[in-house]
Amino acid sequence: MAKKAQVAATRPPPNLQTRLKKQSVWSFGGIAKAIALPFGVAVASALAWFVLRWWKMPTMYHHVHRVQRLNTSDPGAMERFFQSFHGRLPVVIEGALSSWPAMRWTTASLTERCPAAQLPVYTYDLGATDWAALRDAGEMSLSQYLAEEFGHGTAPRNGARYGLEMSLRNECPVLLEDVRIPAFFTDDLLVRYYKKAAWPTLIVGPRGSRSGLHRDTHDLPFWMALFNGRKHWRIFAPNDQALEAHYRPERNGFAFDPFQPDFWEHPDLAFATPYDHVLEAGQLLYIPNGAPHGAYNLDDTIAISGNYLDTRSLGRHYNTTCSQSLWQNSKLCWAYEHDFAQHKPPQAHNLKELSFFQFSGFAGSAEWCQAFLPDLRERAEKRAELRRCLPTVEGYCSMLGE
Ligand SMILES: O=C(O)CCC(=O)C(=O)O
Repeated sequence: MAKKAQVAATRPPPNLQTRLKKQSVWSFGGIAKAIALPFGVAVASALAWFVLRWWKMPTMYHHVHRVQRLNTSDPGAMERFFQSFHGRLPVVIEGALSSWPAMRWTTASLTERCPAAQLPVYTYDLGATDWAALRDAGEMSLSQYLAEEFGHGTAPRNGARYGLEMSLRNECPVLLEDVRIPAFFTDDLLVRYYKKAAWPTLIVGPRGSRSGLHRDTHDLPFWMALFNGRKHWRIFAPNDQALEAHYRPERNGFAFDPFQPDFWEHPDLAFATPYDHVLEAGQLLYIPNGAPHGAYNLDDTIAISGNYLDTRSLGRHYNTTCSQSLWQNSKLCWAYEHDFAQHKPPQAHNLKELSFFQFSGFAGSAEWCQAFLPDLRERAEKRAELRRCLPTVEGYCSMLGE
C-alpha cells in the first residue's frame, strides 16, 4: 500500500501528463519532424527548378546567319548593294581594296610616317556605361602604342588597350593618300555639310582587344576597310526584338556580350539572331543604319572606318533616328534640313570610288590643304587639342606647296 502510494506520487497527475505530451511536440525532434516535410519539398522543388532551368538553358543562339558577300568585279554589284543590302543587311565587299596602298601598312610604316600622331585609347569593360563598353584610357602616341600593344603573338593578355577613331586628317594626313572612299559610300551629306565629321579614322587593336555591342552615333551606317589581321564581327538586324530588353539608351548600346551571352541570366537572348563574320585583311564591311554591332580582334589589326549619311538614308534618319529622345535635340536632326533636302541622290551606276580629297570636294591634296588648313587654324583658336595638330598638317601641306 505504501509502495502503491509512492508510485502514484512519482507519476504526474493526469492533466500534467497531457501538458507534457503537448510540450514534447515542440521539442527539438518535434520541430525537426514538423519542418522536415515542407523543407524537403522546398529543396526538392528548388533542385528540380535548377535542373530544369539548366536543362532548358540555351547554349547558343537558335539561329546565326553568315554575312553575305558581294564582289566588286561582279556586273551589277553596285545595283545589288542598293537593292539588297543598303539600309537592311550587313555585307562583306570583296575586291574593293586590292589596289589601295594602305594594304601595305605595317606597324613600322605607321610609326615612321606618323611620328607626332596621338591615338585615343580605351579598355573594354562590359559593366562600363561608355559607348561600346569602352572606358576612356586617355591618349598616347601612335608609335608608343604600337610598340607596347602589338606583336605579343598568341600569349593570352588581359586589359589590352584599343586604339580607336584617330582622325587621319588631323593626326597623320599623309595616310589619306593611301586610302580611298569606296563607291558605295561616296554620296555622303556629312562630308559636304557637317564639316566636323572626321571620317575615315584609324582603328588599331591588338589581338584580344574588342568593342562592346553598340549602335553608332545617330544610328549612322558604318563601313570598315581592314588592312591587317582578322576581326570577328557579330552584327544584329536594326530591329531584332530579342535585343530590346538589353538596350541601354545612355550609351546607345547593349549590356551583354554578343560573343558569349550569359544564357543562364538571359535565356531570351537565344532568340536574337546575329550575323557572324570573321573579316579578313583586304575585305570591306558594310553595317546598315542602326544595326547593333561589336568586334573582337583575333589578331593585331589595322583598319580604317567611317560613318556616313547618304540621301537614301535620309527618310530613316528623320523619321526613326531623330524621333528618339537620344537624338531629337541633336544638330544633325534639325540644322541641315534645308541643305540635305536640296541634295539629289546620284544614280547607283554613277557612283565611283574616290580619293579622300575628291570625296571632300577637291581636285587633290594641294587644293584640300588650301581649304582645310585655314579652317583648322580657326578651329584651333577655340579648341586647344587641335593646336597640337597644326604643325603636323602644316608640315604635310608645305610638302605639297600649300
Ligand atoms: O572595330 C571595332 O572594334 C568596332 C568599331 C565600331 O564598331 C565603330 O567604330 O562603330
